[in-house]
Amino acid sequence: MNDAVQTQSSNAAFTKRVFSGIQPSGGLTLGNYLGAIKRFVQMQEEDYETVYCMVDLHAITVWQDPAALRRQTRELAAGFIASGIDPAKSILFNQSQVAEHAQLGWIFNCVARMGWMQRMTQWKDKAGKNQQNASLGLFAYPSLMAADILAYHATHVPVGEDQKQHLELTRDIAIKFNTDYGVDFFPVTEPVIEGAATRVMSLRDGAKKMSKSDPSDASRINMTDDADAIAQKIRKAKTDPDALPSEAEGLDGRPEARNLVNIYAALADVSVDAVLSDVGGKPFSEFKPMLAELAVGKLGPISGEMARLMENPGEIDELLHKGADQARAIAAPILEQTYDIVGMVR
Ligand code: AQP
Repeated sequence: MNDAVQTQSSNAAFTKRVFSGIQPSGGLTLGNYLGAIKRFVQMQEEDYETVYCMVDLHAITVWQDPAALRRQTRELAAGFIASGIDPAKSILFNQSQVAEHAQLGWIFNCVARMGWMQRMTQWKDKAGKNQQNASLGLFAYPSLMAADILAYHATHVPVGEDQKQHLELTRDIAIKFNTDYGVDFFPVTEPVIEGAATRVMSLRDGAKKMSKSDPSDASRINMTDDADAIAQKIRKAKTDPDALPSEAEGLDGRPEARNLVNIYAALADVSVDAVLSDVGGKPFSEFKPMLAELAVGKLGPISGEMARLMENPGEIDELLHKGADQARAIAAPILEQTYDIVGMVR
């Protein structure tokens, strides 16, 4: 067995398949929407099979109140559908309903090395100073994430910038497994990190990413926020005293200004240069109401549809069960082959 990653397999033999997931660890944020879901919706119209997941096993790597977890999982499913994920085109399901994720995750716990996990910045950030008190699940998070992806032999994974390091580790696990067992079984997955807002920052601190679990609600726009809340959060968003520049270089050293312009560009589906050629020279007192109006116009219909879907949780559950059956049909044979390669008697 090799301790180092050695060779790289080619993906040509694999079906073009997308996998990505979101944790039901809180309400969906504008960061999740712009960094991930918007791209998920586009990819279901492209030349891929698409598999999307509520990763509840990941969510419990930090404490989740059971009733809140149940509600957040259904709300996340509603968010996917309201944003345009079509269960007729994509497989949409809940991770814990497909046991193959945890089963393959165990195999990968035995492939991944402690040192690889220790280098993960999410582990360092979330475990904080008291690593001894963090859950073992939080430490092993990237190995389960690799299992999520590789249980489907996914070739492409759309994510925000923050997940790049975990995807590199998924590639390392696939390569090490293939090398150790002398097979070309797992694809070496390509990250898809695209768009004007692959890293949406907190509205209160341009150095921190917008996050569901930030203690300050003012730091994020939730997909369920109403028009008043969105307008108020944007009005109070931290900025600097200068007017907006006319060119992108003028955003250097101005993280809060850059963040708001990136959000505007991503919501409007235009480039940052196009936004700045319109708003360059304007003070934030003029730009913020424009951004608020755009955000309310884009997010309002999504939150309205989420609320409508949440009135029928039974329908959401039924849909997720169907999605889980479809997911299992792909993952179960891949797990069986993995067990066979590893030498398990079945
Ligand atoms: N601020 C962000 N900007 C761009 N993309 C983002 N994503 C998350 N935050 C931003 C992308 O959303 C997808 C789902 O993320 P996740 O729920 O699995 O976990 P996360 O990245 O840890 O997101 P949060 O909101 O910060 O959750 P908590 O607070 O629970 O840790 C991923 O593709 C991610 O890149």
